[in-house]
Amino acid sequence: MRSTRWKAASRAALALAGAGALAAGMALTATAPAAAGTTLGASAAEKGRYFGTAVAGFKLSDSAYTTILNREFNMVTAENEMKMNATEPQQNQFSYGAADQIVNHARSRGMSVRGHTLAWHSQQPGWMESMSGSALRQAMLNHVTQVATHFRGQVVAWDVVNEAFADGSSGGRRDSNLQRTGNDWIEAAFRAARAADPGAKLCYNDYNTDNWTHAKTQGVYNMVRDFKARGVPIDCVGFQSHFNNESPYVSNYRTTLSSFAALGVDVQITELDIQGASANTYRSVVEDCLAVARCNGITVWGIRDSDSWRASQTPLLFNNNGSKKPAYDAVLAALNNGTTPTDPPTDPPTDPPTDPPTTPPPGSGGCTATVSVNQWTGGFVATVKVTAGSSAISGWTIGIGLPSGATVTNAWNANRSGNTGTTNWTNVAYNGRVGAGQSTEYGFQANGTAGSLSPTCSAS
Ligand code: G2I
Repeated sequence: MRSTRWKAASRAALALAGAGALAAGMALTATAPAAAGTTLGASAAEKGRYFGTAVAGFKLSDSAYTTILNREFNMVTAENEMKMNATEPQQNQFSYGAADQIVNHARSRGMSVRGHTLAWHSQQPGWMESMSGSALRQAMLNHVTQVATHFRGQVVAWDVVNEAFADGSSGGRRDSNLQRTGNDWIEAAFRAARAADPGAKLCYNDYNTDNWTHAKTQGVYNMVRDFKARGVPIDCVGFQSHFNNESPYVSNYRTTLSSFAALGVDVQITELDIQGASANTYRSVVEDCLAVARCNGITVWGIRDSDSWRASQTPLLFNNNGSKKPAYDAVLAALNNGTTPTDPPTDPPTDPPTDPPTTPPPGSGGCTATVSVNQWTGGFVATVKVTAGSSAISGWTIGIGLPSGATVTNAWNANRSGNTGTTNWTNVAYNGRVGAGQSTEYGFQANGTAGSLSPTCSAS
């Protein structure tokens, strides 16, 4: 039933591509060999897959944007409009207007929809951020049930749980209010989603899970294997695949996709963008997906570079003016099994990383801290790496001065005092002890612009 639904999405896209070709006056007969597609969606559909994009609802009035959207893509993910803060801004008061607009735009044009996301530690409404324990567990399950019920039959797949694993070397869960309700919160969310919409594919979605050798990848893999062994209803794993200089594409990506698929789940590339948009790297990603039978499709995280959450990295397939970049041609050719173009010598230079991921050399005792920032228009996520010097430490305090206009809205893996101006951060119970020369990480999200942040570290 579920896999039928998935194939139907692909067939509908193919039919739509055919209708478009007919309308354009091209000969298309039942006996003609399948022609190479001329758009991302049509070409992907020829391969039984989809090609999607994130859509921001407020851009649907931009005709340059919708022209490309409607021409090229056959899958849509709402960039923000289905998140918890958008759909349940007050407890038990659900708000679906912005999301419905995107769903209607997509479905009325034959595109399918991926739901993003039912449960996440980030982008929670304020009322939920301050909840804990069984009240939060109940509220989360009610949210999953209500939202999945509202969109029942309209989305082909849900990111049921997003980004629940920690970065770094632990391979374990990320601390969050949801995680603190008990380790079974993820499977509880999946069961609620299945009950509410038995026809949707249910996915776990995360970032930095592309490199097969990384602890985080292995942590997610072990969870999925355990879920399959115990009959927890999981159908797919989403690999966000935000590739950049600090978290680059790696050649074992195909191994990662095929290893997860071998567990008996579908795999999907859900938020693809590549710093600098190397045509070679985009082509490799497409070829990796095509090489794995259970890789259903690819979604890029925006249309034009200017639509990206990382616009300055020019990571997408279309220029700000809507013209196709070399990476677009490489993707289309790869989807069509065409000759594989190489990067032209004029491939746009890649931006330097905003913060080089240097680990400070261990000093004599004490600790040091570095911060890396993911900035988008109006907000950023900062990841702070705390490194012990030549001796182990048993606790740490970080000071970070934020520029005016920057306000912390959310944090993980540290205690905070202050959310504007001077902010101070101390370890939580489980990450205070850091071995000599070893590191731990915490993070926070803020509104505003990060600028350059210079953390101080003192150890205890
Ligand atoms: O951060 C990139 C993505 C990582 N994976 C999960 C995705 O859901 C996430 O998407 C981004 C959106 O692209 C941003 O657009 O998620 C951010 C929030 O976590 C989105 O940023 C939000 C800002 O936080 C809001 O202040 C802003 O009002 O975008 C909103 C609309 O522009």
